[in-house]
Amino acid sequence: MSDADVDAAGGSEETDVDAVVIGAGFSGLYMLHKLREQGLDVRVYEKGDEVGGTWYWNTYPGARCDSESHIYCFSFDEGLHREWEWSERYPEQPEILDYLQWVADRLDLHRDIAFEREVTSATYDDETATWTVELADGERVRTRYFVTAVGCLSEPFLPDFDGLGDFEGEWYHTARWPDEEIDFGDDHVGVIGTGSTGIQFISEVGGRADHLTVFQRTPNYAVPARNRPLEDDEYEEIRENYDDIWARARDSRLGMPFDHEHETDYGLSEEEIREVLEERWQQGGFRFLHSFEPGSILSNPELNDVVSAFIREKIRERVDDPETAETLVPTDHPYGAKRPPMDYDDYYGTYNRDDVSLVDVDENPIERVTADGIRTTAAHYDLDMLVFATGFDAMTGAILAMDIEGKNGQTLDEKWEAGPRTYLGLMTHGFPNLFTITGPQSPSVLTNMPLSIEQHVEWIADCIAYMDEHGYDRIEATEDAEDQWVQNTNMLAENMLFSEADSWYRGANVPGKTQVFTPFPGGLDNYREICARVARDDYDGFELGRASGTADEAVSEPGD
Ligand code: FAD
Ligand code: NA7
Repeated sequence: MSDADVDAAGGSEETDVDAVVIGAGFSGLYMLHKLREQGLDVRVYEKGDEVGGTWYWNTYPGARCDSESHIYCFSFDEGLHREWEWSERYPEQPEILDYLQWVADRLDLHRDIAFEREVTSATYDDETATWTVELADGERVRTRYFVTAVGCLSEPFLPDFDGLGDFEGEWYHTARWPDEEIDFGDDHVGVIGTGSTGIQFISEVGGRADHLTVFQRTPNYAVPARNRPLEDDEYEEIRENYDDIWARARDSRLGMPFDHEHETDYGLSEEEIREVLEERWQQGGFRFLHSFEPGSILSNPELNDVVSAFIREKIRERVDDPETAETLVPTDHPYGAKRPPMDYDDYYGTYNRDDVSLVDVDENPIERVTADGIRTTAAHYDLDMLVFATGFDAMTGAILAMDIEGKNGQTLDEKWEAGPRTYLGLMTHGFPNLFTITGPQSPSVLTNMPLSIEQHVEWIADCIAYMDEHGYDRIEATEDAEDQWVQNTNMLAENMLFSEADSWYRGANVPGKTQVFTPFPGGLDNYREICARVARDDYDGFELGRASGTADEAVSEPGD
């Protein structure tokens, strides 16, 4: 669509493009495709030099996705399923990156993506209901719709350790891993962090480095993934049943098509619960979390106690040295209150090796990095290389890294000072025409994300089509709807076990960040229904209208 026919998109003022999308991961790629199909002129800006998002940046050894490959992909185009074939039950980073590049080629997306272009700020003008987006190189672009597809886990978090600048060896953050092959051979490597990433890295690099020292602050509950190649006949069966697989995944709490034998543990003895758990332990991966309806494991403390104790026993069985085993056993939080990691390659067994050692930095915190290693309050560890598997400024980091200014000069930073506030995780009051894909207070990281992403993209595209059809050029979440949604999300989280862990779900990993539970924990199935009802009710909870500078600036409370 050109400037001349901007009005067809409901706009009354000339813009450079109809929509700016930031990010070229799963979210940005599908958003571009969808809006382009609707005839909009779309431009995507991406910091990296290729598509892929998470899978472009996280190239550390052992990087892999915990969602099973056949559901960690797009479901919107049957043709994509027919032609792509995953090689393993869980896809490795290079394979996912290949997949996303292949999708981008097939849908001819590259031509509308500007690479190595970082968006630094965006300012809304209510007179015209347009956004001016500014890039690091100073270029400005005016757009009607502004969509952030910047990722929930894309802004790396590096703790502010004293002395890092003095370190004379190499150091890396797992989410900014270099392109060249790293040879760990003769090195004494120190890795900080034992979340999902650290666990993958440690399992992969343990035994490859001369010595690997793991600095662990909080032990975690790693469940065996039971990865294996996908056989041809198995893949054929998946293909034949894809419609059913997707339908069941969409209609589930976590966006995964797995059955659970029991809704809750009601009426089962502890022994019977453990039998179910053992069976699921053998199946591995997120199927273990589906031993019972996942919501019940995450909200029923008695059931969770049995599940957590079950995993603790498994850890003790696997680690030879009892003292090391106790350091690896989590007791400070219930299973699932932090993002459950997977064990791909005998993570716990890695600690039985002579060339791998564990340091408890909860008991003896890291004091500083020195020229040749790490000093804790108890000892100095000589190291040639440091690896920070210290996670992300999750959920809000990448959005707030940009200076976003909405109505009346209010910035998003100011608005979210006490924690993010959104309606449906899709929009925030005071910032019309700004859509966030997998934004705070949407199911996002509590689900198999491609499905949550598809739902958001389709909802946003439908909303824009509705606006065009009705001649609106401005949409804004109402304050009331937003207040209720935030309250609803908080209430659901309070009734679950999430508050019992210092997790990145709550912003607890970043010093000084406001701690508030951020994803919507009510389930993808329920969330989808709510969003569909909102759209059916003419975007209930949103105000739609014309730009304030337009003569006929009638604002409709949807449902009027
Ligand atoms: P991203 O893939 O994060 O893409 C966002 C893009 O925006 C990035 O390329 C970034 O460079 C770009 N960007 C950000 N800010 C700017 C800016 N200001 N200007 C220009 N460009 C910008 N999800 C699951 O469902 N299952 C899993 O098992 C799973 N495993 C994961 C493992 C790892 C190691 C990580 C880090 C994440 C994992 N995730 C998993 C979550 C994963 O992030 C999502 O599944 C999905 O890839 C998100 O896609 P996205 O497009 O929304 O965001
Ligand atoms: P996580 O889950 O945030 O893990 C980060 C790890 O780093 C975790 O063990 C932290 O300990 C540790 N950490 C962070 N800061 C410090 C300091 N200052 N000292 C010592 N240890 C520290 O990030 P991941 O990358 O593993 O996983 C994030 C998501 O990416 C995951 O869900 C997957 O989807 C992929 P803590 O637990 O905070 O005590």
